[in-house]
Amino acid sequence: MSNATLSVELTLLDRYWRAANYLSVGQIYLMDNPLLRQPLEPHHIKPRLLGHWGTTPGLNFIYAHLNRIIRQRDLNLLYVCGPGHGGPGMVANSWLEGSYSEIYPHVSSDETGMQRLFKQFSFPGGIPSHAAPETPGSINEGGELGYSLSHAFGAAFDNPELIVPCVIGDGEAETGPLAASWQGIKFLNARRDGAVLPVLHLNGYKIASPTLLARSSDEDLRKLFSGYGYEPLFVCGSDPAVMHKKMADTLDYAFNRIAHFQQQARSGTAPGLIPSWPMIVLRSPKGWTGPDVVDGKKVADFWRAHQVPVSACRDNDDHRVILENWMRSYQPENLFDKHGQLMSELKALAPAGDKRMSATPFANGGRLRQSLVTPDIEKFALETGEAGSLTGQATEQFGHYLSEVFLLN
Ligand SMILES: Cc1ncc(C[n+]2csc(CCOP(=O)(O)OP(=O)(O)O)c2C)c(N)n1
Repeated sequence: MSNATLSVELTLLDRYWRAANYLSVGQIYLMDNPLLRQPLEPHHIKPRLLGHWGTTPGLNFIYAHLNRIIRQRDLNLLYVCGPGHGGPGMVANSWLEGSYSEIYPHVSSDETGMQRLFKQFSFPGGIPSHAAPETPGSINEGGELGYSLSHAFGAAFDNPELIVPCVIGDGEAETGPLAASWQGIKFLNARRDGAVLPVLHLNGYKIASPTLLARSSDEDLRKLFSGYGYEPLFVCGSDPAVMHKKMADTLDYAFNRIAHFQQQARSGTAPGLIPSWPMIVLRSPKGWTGPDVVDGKKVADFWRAHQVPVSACRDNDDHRVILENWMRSYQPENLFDKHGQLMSELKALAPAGDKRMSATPFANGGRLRQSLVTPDIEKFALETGEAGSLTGQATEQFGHYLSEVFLLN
């Protein structure tokens, strides 16, 4: 692809990212006036503000770039979102892709639907604030941190046609389960299994304190992750235009490496190959594109961006102005048409049908499940005969039964 074509594509991709960010902020704050057609008034804002902004722009950034990869290469990708507290981002992307309105038709792909999308989030009778079972495309419940990478490996095992990008927060990376699960790569067979692409999201903070991995040098991280068996690729910065280019180039390289290793393993041309699988280290600001300063205190690129960065928008006029300017900075009029629908040139950036990460059958056991073939249980019964005449163990008999279940399936 020429540089000029890539640059046009990334300009569009930036608008898609802004649309996802706009919808994420809207879910956290608004219950009315979704397109800001009127100046923001207190009654447009939810009485109780809940949700996590800090991680969300990073999640949306990764999501938009993965969409580009899916369309370019026609791949099956499943997005595992470790920072599942960034639920607004996952829901926003599903709405942009149309899958949300297909599953929940009352949340339609227009202004009325957008208002419902915003109001329902973390609201009585609405939806959870974290990625949850009802979030399209989600297999990893947000809430208890630690399991994203093991879930990603579990999804990739025995699914050779699936690639699982897995976003891991630097806070989550400090939990025991996550720290151990890097080793999952040792069990991944490039011929028989799919691939996992970890994206370690170093936005610097875990709620209110700095993280160990974000404070580590690139050199130390390179040694750590190459020791585990990965090839770490760094995408670092805060200028969106520069970051889009870096991320696109890095993902192109990473997916080329994955394709290369799979091709080698599946064609039998490299027996005994132990690939250095790519992984991405994304250093981007917490609360990227959000307010820099609130009440004279630093917010973006700091721990204060973790949840609701400007919190008294109903009562405090200054806060409400900050929120309104923040939302208008995404230029909703350049993202959504007069009906509140995503503009067609942006719609075209999402993959279609089952290739949408929010609609992949790999995240929906109900669509892929096959019945287990089970043997006749009578065959495994022990003849008890007279009392005391037989020595036997239920567990051993059950073992024989299970062994046949494995053979049959
Ligand atoms: C096991 C566990 N411990 C603590 C928490 C509370 N908690 C919620 S979000 C968060 C910070 C997560 O940081 P990170 O994974 O880096 O995500 P991000 O900074 O991108 O929000 C913590 C500690 C939790 N959800 N699960």
